[in-house]
Parts: sequence; structure tokens; C-alpha cells
Amino acid sequence: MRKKNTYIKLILIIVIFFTFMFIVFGLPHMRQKNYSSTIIVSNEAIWNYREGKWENINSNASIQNLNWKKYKVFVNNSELGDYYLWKDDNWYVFDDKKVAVNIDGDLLAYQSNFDLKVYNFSGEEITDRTYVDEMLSEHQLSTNSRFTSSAKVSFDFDHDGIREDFYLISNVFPDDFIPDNIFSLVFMVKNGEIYPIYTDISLNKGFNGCKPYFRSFLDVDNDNISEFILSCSRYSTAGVVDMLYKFENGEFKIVISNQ
Ligand SMILES: [Ca+2]
Ligand SMILES: [Ca+2]
Repeated sequence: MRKKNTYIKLILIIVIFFTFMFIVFGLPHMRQKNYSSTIIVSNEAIWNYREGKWENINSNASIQNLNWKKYKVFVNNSELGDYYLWKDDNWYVFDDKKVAVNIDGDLLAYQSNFDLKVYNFSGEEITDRTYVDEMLSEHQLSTNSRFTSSAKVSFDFDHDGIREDFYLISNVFPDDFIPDNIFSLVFMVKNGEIYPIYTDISLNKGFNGCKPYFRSFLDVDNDNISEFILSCSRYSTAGVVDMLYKFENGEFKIVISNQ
């Protein structure tokens, strides 16, 4: 009888253990797998997220399927509302009566089966160059380097109540100075530690390089940690590269890019 009781207790403990593990680890994972979304990044990229996987939507037939559907539309990172979209060479925005709406600025739109959050953020000037100089030195670049683009975005991307600083410096397409190297460095500083995001350094060949900018901070997989879209422009009509970054295991990774 005593032995039987011990067995029952043991089985109960095992059942409780596995139920606990399932609730803590299994359920969030299952929920994650059920999230799906389509994200439209200007006229350059369409990304689909399904069953934990990302893909670029490029084919005309797939794009046709996205026409005349309703999306949450953002222009220059502020919410415009729910609108129909239709794509020719560019995306066009229509209201409920299918009357065209003129938009002036950078379009971001999505459709999702969960509350995909797009956050406000704004860039500011870099006044303290401590980390900038550290990164320049680390890459054997002069701390007197001139920039054609620089910005700092302070944003609490991991929602722990403390803002991280995202730095962006670049000398791509210099017009009144001739540097030896063309560089773009994007990185985050958290607790005094530098986390590289985008590093591109090459010899100056005239119009090489890709000028980076932060396009959007958003939570694309509902885990309460922000991802962001970093884009960069190539010279003239060579196009824009859109990269969706995720922070995983202590580093930034590109989860999908249009090029
Ligand atoms: Ca934080
Ligand atoms: Ca996330």
C-alpha cells in the first residue's frame, strides 16, 4: 500500500512537472507559431511571416493577391489608419469608399492576426561622441572623420524600462570632402556595451556604399521585444535595401532583407 502511494505521488509530480513546462515553454511557442503577418515596406519590400518563417513576396501573382485588402497604414512612421492598398509600380492607398488617398511620405503597412505594434521614435543629434569615437577607432577610422549622415535614436527596444541608444554614422556620398574610406556604422549601446548592427567599410570609389537610416521600430512576433527595419539607399536609382533586424542571443541578426 505504501509502495502504491509512493508511485501515485511520483506520477503526480511528473504530470505536474510536464504541465508546468508546457505552460511556461510550450504554449508561448505554439502561440508564436500561429502568428502571421504581411508587412509592406514602401514600394521596395513585401515580407510574409507564417509559422515562424519569413519570406519575400516578389511574384506578380502573389502581389495581386494582396491588392484590395485592408491594411494598417503608417506614413513617415505615424499611423494613418485602416486603408485598402493596391499596387501597380507603386502602392496606392484607398479609403472605405475606394477613393484614392494621397500620401506624402514613407509608407509602411501591415496585415496580421495579432496586435503588431509599430512604435514612435525620433532621431536626435549625437552630442556625446564617446561611443562613436570608440567604434571609429575599433575600425581603424579617424575620429576626425566627417559624416554625411549621423543620428542617435533612444528607444527602450527590450521594454525593461531603460532606453537603449542606437547610433548611426555614415560618410556615404560625400560631396565636399574626399575620404579614403567609405563607411557606415550602426550600433546599439546598452549598459555601456556596444552591440554592432550594421558595419560596412570599403575604399572610396566615388559613389559606392549604402546610406543607412532607421525606418521603423516594431514588434513583428509579439514577444514584447522590438525588431526594427534598417534601410539603406544606394546611389541614384540603384535602389534601397530593407533589412529587418532581431536581437537574439545577445546579438543583432537580419531575419529578412529584400536584397
Ligand atoms: Ca531597455
Ligand atoms: Ca519581437
